[in-house]
Amino acid sequence: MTRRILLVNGPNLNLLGTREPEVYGTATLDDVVALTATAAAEAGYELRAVQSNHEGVLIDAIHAARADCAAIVINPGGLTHTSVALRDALTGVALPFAEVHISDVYAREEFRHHSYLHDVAAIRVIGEGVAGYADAVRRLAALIP
Ligand code: CA2
Repeated sequence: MTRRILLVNGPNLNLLGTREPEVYGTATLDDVVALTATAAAEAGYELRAVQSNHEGVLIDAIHAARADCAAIVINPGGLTHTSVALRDALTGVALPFAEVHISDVYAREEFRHHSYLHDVAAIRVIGEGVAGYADAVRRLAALIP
């Protein structure tokens, strides 16, 4: 089994640390990648990280992971609540994945309560701030060989 995990961050997560600190905290996307890479290394995995504001770029990265990744950690951003295509990509590659949300989506607007990934994610980490990415890596690593 490949000792690599793919980290996917969706639309607008490049803005982390620049706005809405009361919702998303003060860590930047670079901080998120670094803390997730550290958690992956501690579990014996390399990390590949991608962030895009374009759904097709995310889908291509998920497809590519089939060749050389053991699992995926994904915060799909707003696509969580809208994208059948992202769900199909994740189920299509058949890699175990963790769905991460920095904020507690269930304490926010009703439209954030539905996730197209909720029933196919191996793990869901919601409302733990950016520490949730590290938690997701640790819990995924415990599931995979
Ligand atoms: O809580 C999360 O991690 C979300 O996946 C973040 C998404 C939101 O649409 C989901 O409902 C919950 C939004 C990401 C936008 O991130 C920003 C960060 C800083 C400033 C503005 C946006």
